[in-house]
Amino acid sequence: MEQIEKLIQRKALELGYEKCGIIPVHLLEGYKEKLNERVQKVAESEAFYKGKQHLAHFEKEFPWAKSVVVLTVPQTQYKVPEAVGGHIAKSYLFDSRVDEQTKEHQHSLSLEAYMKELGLRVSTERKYGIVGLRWAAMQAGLGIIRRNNFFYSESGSWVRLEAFLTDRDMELIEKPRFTPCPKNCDRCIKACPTSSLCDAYTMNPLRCVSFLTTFSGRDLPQEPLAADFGEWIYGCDICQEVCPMNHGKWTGSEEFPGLTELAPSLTVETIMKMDEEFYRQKVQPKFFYLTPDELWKWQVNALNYMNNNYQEHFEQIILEACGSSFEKVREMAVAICKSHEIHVEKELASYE
Ligand code: B12
Ligand code: SF4
Ligand code: SF4
Repeated sequence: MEQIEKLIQRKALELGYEKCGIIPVHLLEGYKEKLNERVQKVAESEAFYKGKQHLAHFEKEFPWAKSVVVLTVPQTQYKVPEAVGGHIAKSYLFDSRVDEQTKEHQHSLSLEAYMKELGLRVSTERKYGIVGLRWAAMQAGLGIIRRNNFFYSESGSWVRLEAFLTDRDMELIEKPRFTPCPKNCDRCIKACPTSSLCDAYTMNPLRCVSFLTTFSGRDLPQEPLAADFGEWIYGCDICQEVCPMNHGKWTGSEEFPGLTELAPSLTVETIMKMDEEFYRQKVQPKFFYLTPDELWKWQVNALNYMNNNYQEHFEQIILEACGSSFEKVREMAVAICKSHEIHVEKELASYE
């Protein structure tokens, strides 16, 4: 009879996971330390990381947990549609965490069912992870964490991580064989547009474009960092794109279900024209960090792009946005009119 660890790994690889390892829960102790270190180094992140303490103290909710099955899900095989490349982060374009139509989501359900069939008690959290995933994957020897904080496998950093807690003492750890970052490399730190990535293995989540264009971003018109978002509308991939360890990793030969059809609706121009019904039906379920009532945030992000990458043909769209029913969209549009000297009197008069 094959060892249970090997059975789980074999099933995971058959399903299409790239890698699978298993660690005893005590190997997650180091994550607690890293989380505390982060708060000490970046004091203003304390409140943010308070909300992540459950990842370090999972035993409170899952006192029965003895081991963690950790997996990597590659994304490099998917084609990035031209309309959204460089504007919407790859991890969100190819997100399978809540999308039941994707094969990756189905594989996750199948693996959970399989482990239960083997007699294990298991638990997972598909949206935000059940433990500190990068740390768990590194402890399982599946890859390496680099100075940009990203976990890298053979696919570079373009892998999503997943984990299941189980009630069985198990261990399946690979011998890591990844070369470290080149000695003096700091390309990722230099390239971060908002200095969120401020040192090796150190970032300030509150300054990260990914945070400010998704969960946060409640007041982008007043956000000084918004001018540094460049061409990003939702998420940011810069600290991964510039990394030499990611060169040549993206093969991009397969279509991601539904993305080719959806991509033309996600340009800055089409976001500004989007109606709420379409947003709720087609966009929000995929990009779930923004709620069904937050089409306005997408529009503020799109206007911010227009501000940062101003072209004359945006003028009409910006003027129309001055009369939007969303307060923050109007505020952003009016501010852009002022900074680009677009004559806005008529539109202003309609709601001032
Ligand atoms: C909170 C969170 C965020 C927050 C805060 C990010 C952060 N880094 O803390 C925000 C909203 C900003 C965010 C954004 C993004 N996220 Co996020 N996020 C998470 C989440 C839920 C927890 C992260 C966490 O543990 N933070 C705590 C700090 C302390 O950890 P850390 O910054 O990752 O740092 C680690 C290393 O630096 C290491 N470390 C520290 N010192 C040292 C020293 C040495 C020598 C070594 C080797 C290691 C090391 O320890 C830390 C703990 O693992 C995880 C899912 C999960 N449950 O783990 C996803 C996760 C980290 N995010 C992910 C992704 C893809 C993103 C985005 C790229 C999305 C996008 N494209 O816009 C951005 C990138 C931001 C960034 N540069 O990290 C992936 C990363 C995959 C990978 N290959 O690494 C994860 C794992 C989700 C997943 N299911 O795959 N995220
Ligand atoms: S995702 Fe973008 S903003 Fe966030 S740390 Fe990386 S480069 Fe900086
Ligand atoms: S850019 Fe350089 S320092 Fe940053 S993660 Fe990549 S190899 Fe390491």
